[in-house]
Amino acid sequence: MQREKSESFFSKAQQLIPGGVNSPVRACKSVGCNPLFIERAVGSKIYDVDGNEFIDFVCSWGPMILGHNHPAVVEAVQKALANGTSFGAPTPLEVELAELVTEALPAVEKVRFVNSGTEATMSAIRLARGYTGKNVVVKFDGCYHGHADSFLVKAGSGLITLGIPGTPGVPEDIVKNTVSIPYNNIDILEKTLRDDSLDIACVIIEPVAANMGVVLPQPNFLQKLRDLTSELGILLIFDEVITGFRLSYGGAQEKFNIMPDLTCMGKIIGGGLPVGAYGGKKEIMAHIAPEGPVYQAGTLSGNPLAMAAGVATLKILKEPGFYQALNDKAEKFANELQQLAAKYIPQSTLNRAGSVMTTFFTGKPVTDFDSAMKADTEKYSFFYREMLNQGIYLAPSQFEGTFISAAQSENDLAKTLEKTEWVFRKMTSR
Ligand code: KE4
Repeated sequence: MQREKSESFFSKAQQLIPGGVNSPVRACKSVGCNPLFIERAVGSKIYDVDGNEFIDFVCSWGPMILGHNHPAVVEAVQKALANGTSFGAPTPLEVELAELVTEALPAVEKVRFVNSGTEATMSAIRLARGYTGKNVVVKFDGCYHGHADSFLVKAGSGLITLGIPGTPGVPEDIVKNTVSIPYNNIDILEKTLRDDSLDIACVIIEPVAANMGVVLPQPNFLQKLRDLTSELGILLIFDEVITGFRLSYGGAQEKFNIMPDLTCMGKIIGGGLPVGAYGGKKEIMAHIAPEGPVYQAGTLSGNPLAMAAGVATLKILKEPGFYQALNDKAEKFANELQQLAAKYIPQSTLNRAGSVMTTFFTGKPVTDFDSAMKADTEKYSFFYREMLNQGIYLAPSQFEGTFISAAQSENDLAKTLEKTEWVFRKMTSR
């Protein structure tokens, strides 16, 4: 595979940008190769600067559920662009997206748009602290909520990938207000929430974890979490940056019928442009400035181009049958992938939630951070590189998701399975 242009861009980028990338996990450090520089993408395909074509399962880490450059999204952004790019003032488009989001998510009565998932979660915990007057945030080992200080405690995504459980630069008195406990462990959850020495403002959770690889909530874990937080006056925050508009049009809160107090969103609601959002009950959101005293702001919040992309995307997702078709396609692919894995790589397990999944190279079930960490990352690294050589673009980390998009054709998926079988066979003869 030709990589000369990517290599030359990467060496120049490393002189100018830390690690040569604008987000650590993109550096492909954990999978033993250098990143490809992308020139363009359309539908299910992504093309690097050397002209190599790949079937894309990263989907920009989730946003591209429709595939790349969907005509309706492109048209909507071009139409908005003709009117200008940023005004720093309200526009009709943000009202339209707010209407779509609050109609879709049963627990979201009011919503505030920001520019990233990190801004959404950072703002949501500030609101929870301001609303409750308490300070402690409870999160779960291996969950990732963006890179705000309070979340960089036993966090997932790039921190697991790079083996940096915490990070310098986060003051001790921030860390002491974050308690991280194991996902799916009801006993520790109850003990922690009932600990009177902790003045807990909120619990934040990925209702389906996807940053230690995909890890599903065990039956009644989320219900127990909701019951305990309601009983104890602790706000429950669902971080639906990945699950929102991914698992269903109403996200995980609709799928599991569990209503959080606040919901964080990102990725899909921007249709590929920078958007995050947080929302919830009117009574809680009323505490956000200028309605209330909890401050949060942003120059580009509600950017019209991003709003246009989000509106165009959600209008397509809202169409009857969209999720049924996507999830059926994902289930069929996952079943066939599991059959191949059982045949060639018995020490593997596949976790899937709708159209996002992870194949872990471990023979044990993966139900939390500790069991995810038992996966053979060297095996994943070999698998990643070989699949890339076969034209399949996967997440450069064992601890991320594989995303199915509406644009991937039956032929794309059949080809991917054929390539996977070839690579699995190669792995057995290593
Ligand atoms: P951003 O600030 O990256 O837009 O969103 C942070 C975030 C918050 N919550 C969840 C559940 C998330 O998954 C994320 C970001 N996801 C990672 C990949 N799993 C972003 C990829 C990257 O960091 O480059």
